[in-house]
Amino acid sequence: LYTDFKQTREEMLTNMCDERARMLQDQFNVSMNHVHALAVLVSTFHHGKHPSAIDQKIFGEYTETTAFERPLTSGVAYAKKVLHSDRAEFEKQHGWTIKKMETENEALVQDCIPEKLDPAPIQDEYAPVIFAQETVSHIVSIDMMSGKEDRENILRARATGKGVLTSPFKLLKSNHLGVVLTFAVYNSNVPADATPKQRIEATVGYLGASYDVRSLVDKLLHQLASKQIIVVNVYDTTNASAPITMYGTDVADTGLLRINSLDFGDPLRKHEMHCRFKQRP
Ligand code: WA2
Repeated sequence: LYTDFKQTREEMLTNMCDERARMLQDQFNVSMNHVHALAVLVSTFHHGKHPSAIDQKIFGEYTETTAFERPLTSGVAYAKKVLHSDRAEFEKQHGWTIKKMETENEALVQDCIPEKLDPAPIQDEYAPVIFAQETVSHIVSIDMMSGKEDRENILRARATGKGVLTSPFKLLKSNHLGVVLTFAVYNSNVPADATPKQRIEATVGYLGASYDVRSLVDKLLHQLASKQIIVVNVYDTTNASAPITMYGTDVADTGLLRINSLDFGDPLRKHEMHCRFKQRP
């Protein structure tokens, strides 16, 4: 009888964890597809049309009214590739200077008031945000190549042509751990078999979405019943010996543990969901 009980309990945990893992992965996948579609939209109507059919107002309205299509995202933005030789002209045209992402001064990072940020120091190239959904309007004018995680994403996205994910890091202003998804935007139709070098040269910008993992996963899991019964944690396990907690707090060992691997579409990153019962039987 005890063995039966143990088995039922184990199956319960497995089912609940599978359902949550599947939901999270599906929702992430849906939003990833829509972010990709936005990259195509910018390529077609901003870079492929003269004069451009997209400005901040249109981008802001379009992304706000289609936000429901991108579950789990807290906002999307478009950063333009600007070479140093074009910087002065670009800044004159936009009426602002390209800002450096402040990472030393914690208070400024948290506030994220672009007017208070320093101009970006001289670099070969920059990735200033020119369009943003209202929810992330605080990153407009900031050079996304001046932040470690954003920069790594940009370099990998444009060389591969795939959607790429950062490790979890503290997002600007929100103060929460999150991840950024980036797609490169190319000028002409890049052939599917283009070399990384061809891709880098054809790059005109970067479309990115930020995921405030804590609040968004919270919202998702709270829609489900039995949230009082189990504890859910999500980890970035890319470095197997040093997993990073993306969601949930450290929990007491209550015996049974169910682990589901999650596929967020970036083969370089590994993620896992861990589920436990809140109480021992
Ligand atoms: N978006 C929102 N908050 C952030 C952030 C970000 N990056 N980085 C740090 N906090 C425009 O990949 C290009 C968005 C970066 C895209």
